[in-house]
Amino acid sequence: MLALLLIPMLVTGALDGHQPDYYKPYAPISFDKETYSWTDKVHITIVSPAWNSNEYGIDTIGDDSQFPIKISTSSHNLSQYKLVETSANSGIFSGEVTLTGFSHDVDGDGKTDTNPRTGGSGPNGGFLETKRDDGLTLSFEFAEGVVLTKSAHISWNVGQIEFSKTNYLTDEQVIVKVIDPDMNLNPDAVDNIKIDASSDSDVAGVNVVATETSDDSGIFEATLRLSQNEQSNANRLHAKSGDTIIAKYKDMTLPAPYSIDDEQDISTNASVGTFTEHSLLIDKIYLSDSLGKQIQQPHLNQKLQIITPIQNTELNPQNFINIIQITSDSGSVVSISWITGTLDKSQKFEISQSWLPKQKGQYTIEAFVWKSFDDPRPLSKKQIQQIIVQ
Ligand SMILES: [Ca+2]
Ligand SMILES: [Ca+2]
Ligand SMILES: [Ca+2]
Ligand SMILES: [Ca+2]
Repeated sequence: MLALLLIPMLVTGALDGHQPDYYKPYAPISFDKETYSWTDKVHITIVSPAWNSNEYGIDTIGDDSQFPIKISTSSHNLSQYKLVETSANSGIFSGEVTLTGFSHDVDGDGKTDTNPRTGGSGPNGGFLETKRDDGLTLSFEFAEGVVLTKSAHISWNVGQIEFSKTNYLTDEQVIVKVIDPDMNLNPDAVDNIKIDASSDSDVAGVNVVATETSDDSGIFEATLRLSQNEQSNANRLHAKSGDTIIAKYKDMTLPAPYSIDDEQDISTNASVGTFTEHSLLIDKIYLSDSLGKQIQQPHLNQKLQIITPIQNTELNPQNFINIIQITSDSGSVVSISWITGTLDKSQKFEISQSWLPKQKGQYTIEAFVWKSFDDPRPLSKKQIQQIIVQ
């Protein structure tokens, strides 16, 4: 950063009449990525204060037969590509070139999905064909006989697929995400890909469209709704409690050592309706007085605290609601109360809820920890405690 800030001043200061300095060629070229996919848009920046000939006007570089910029892949190139100064006196020149790949069928329908072409003069709107494993090189003839270059790799990527959660309730909304920059076929528009989703209860499943999250993200999302009772249809997937659901994306743009015609199913799964893991741990509940002293034999009209020791076993903070239900031995609920809170990762906490027993007898205290009233998913096994009030 220091070099970037200091050297331009030295170069411009040393130059008379804003001619390029043959002996101190200073024009760092940068691309916005080190590795591009075959249909990426390449953003180019060249810092070249020596070429800021007019400090009151926008200068250009590259569109000059004597001092050209050439942008090339192994088989195609753009010559005399123009870059334009970002503001009148910045000495920074920028432009864009869109890679256009080669003819290839990316979804197995037998039709090519790309439009390979090379052309354009800059600063934007240039197109450049590329192979799967290729290099991108920009050369700039900074001064006579002084050529500066910068290169980047071009390759395909193995796609990734993930569910938004590892476990879903039946009837819950499911989001499937695919990351595959190779399927951002048009960096100026939202692209789509197809995903197969199935469950144990419907192994044929559904084929859904995943839409790119923005014009140039290479990240695709599809939303599904699970249904226990209804058949699969469009974005609805029939799945029952206990099922595993699977989402699958066929990647037909695989990097070496795969061949160009290879394909690979990329899949992920999640479970439905069952909770094999609990994120909060409840310890045995107990009674105390208001000072925290444990009470073994509670009495009628004694103000009791019901203590629920809980611990977050997750590495993320966890919102919860703790519900205490007290039932008499005749089966009627005599008290129900709740407290909401958040536990930091691994945090332990004792939740205290008060109760004043108004009749002698045997009671059952149950402690539940849910995610929330709106999302009544158990975060822990419930704790049950029998007590006798004398
Ligand atoms: Ca200028
Ligand atoms: Ca196709
Ligand atoms: Ca796109
Ligand atoms: Ca790919």
